Amino acid sequence: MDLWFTEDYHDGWQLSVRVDRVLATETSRYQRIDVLQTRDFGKMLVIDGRVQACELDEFVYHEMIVHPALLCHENPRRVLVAGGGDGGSMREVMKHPTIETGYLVEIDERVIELCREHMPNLATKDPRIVDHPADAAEFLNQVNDLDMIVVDSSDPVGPAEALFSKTFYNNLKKALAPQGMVTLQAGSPFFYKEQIRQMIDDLKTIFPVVRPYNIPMPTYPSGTWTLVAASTDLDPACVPQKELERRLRERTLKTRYYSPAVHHGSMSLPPFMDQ
Ligand code: AG3
Repeated sequence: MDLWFTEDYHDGWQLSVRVDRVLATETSRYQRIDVLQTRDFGKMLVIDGRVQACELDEFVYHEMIVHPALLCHENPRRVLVAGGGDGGSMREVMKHPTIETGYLVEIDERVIELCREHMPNLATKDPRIVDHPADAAEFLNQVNDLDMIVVDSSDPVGPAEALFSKTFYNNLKKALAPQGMVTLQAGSPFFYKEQIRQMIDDLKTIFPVVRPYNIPMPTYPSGTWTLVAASTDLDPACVPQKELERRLRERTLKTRYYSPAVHHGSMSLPPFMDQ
């Protein structure tokens, strides 16, 4: 049998992956969820036809959406992950021994459950994790004093749309403690250029520091992805490499993609993206 999964971008570009087996497929209250066993790249989570996490490269995304911000903080204790039901971001948060509470605020419980069942490398069990099956946009009004918020959403269509609005960005700011930082996934710098520009402009009206950075993501459209860090007072591109290295050692973090040099390198933008 010749089974392939294809994600396409506006009918003009496609990514196809050979699939050995469909491990789960269902339509939840919010979206269609598929977990695939690919032939060459491990398991893959797909939501509404869009690749969310694949064992091949998920560590790049999850390490890079978490560690740059968490290492900028001297003593991060309270973190919220908005979305991120697959658990990959929370797995990285939990690597920091300073963390006391990690709120996982995923709107779709089925994503959490299916990933726990089929992608245990991502889903993490830790007594410090507090599960909150809720709409992050609403739940944010009930928490504050957060040292970091990871907006690990899907693309701005469907349930994640509200997570790309100025109102939401404002609520993020209100929920942060001093020195707190937010990171958000923004899109492909090649295919979603306008969307990223809009997001950066909107964030800049609310946060004094807005720092986009790029990562390679072979299983996402165009293979390059932009993440954005935003803060009221701390610029992640300006924390000295030596200091990041010291914190990395102190927290005995094991990473496969993140390093203080990669941290700084990823924030040096190519001219076509520079503002
Ligand atoms: N969230 C970002 C996925 C964006 C991918 N877009 C696409 N394939 N069109 C990933 C969640 C992982 N925790």
